[in-house]
Amino acid sequence: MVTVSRRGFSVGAGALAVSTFAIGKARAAEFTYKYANNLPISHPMNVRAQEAAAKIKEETGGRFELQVYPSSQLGSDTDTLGQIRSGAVDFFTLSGLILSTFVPAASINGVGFAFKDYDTVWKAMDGKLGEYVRAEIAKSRSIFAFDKIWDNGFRQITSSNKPIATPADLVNFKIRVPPSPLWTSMFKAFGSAPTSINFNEVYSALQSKVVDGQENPLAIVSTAKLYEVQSYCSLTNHMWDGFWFLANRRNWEALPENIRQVVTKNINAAAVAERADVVKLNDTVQADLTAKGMKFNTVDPTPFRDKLKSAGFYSEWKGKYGDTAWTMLEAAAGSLG
Ligand code: X2X
Repeated sequence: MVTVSRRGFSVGAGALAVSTFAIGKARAAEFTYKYANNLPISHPMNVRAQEAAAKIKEETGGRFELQVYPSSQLGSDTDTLGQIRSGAVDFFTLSGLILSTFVPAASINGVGFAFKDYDTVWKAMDGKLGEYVRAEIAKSRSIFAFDKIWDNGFRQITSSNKPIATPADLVNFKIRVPPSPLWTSMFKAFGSAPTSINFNEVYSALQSKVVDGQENPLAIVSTAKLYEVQSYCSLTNHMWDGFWFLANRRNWEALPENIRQVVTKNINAAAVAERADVVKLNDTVQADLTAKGMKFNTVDPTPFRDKLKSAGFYSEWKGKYGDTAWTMLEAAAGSLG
């Protein structure tokens, strides 16, 4: 695949940019920027990102082209985090919990059972807590996050061999977690055996039984076809997770102000539209997953929260984030300690 970029012609390593570049008479854009993410092309994130790319191209008179690279085509999450920092990639949507390997405060929205519903989530993430995390990201100087975080959803635990009904079912459970200290810490507090694996290797790790389970929102269980390698889904809602739309600061500042305004407007609008899509998908896809053979069970969260408390999980992470951030989290989520 030959892509025209502001850095000249380059031959992508088999990467297929889902872009709005029309074949034929369209002239090359003045600015061609790459946006990488780890989700399947069918996930609402990529649907809305492509829609935004088309609007941006039209509103900039063809001067700016956003090339969307889904499914970790440009590398795993940990690889791409290095690329967004160096500027090899211009934009990247990444869970704050994985970003926390670079910006520690970014994982705070993932504290177990912190958010009980979406009203609580958006009050925090579109409010003071989100503002605080974006300020911490900006301190890195190399990257910054757009205002509106994209929705991943409330995470559920899937398994190939058993339902998860009580905390005892998590003891010695071989579960995949994304590469993040908070994810590892939470499942170690449950007595599980967590293995950090980037998302682009999850399907094969489940298929080859390297791990017996994983946890993700239903929209991802569906669009990543994890139902093909998982039999049970336990509705734990143990964490809300989102994706910050990250930009490489130097590449962003190389753009004219009027183009930056068009990109900002359309990307934040796409995030808000994607949130509604994800809620709708997460609310409707369970019937489809059941029809595909997954067995669902609901879970009482109280024993799980009590287990995290007795294991010292909340006090450990309150100490890591510090009182200021923890107070902001509890202002939105209620007392966690
Ligand atoms: O890696 C995952 O499980 C995913 C897709 O949910 C994230 O990007 C955090």
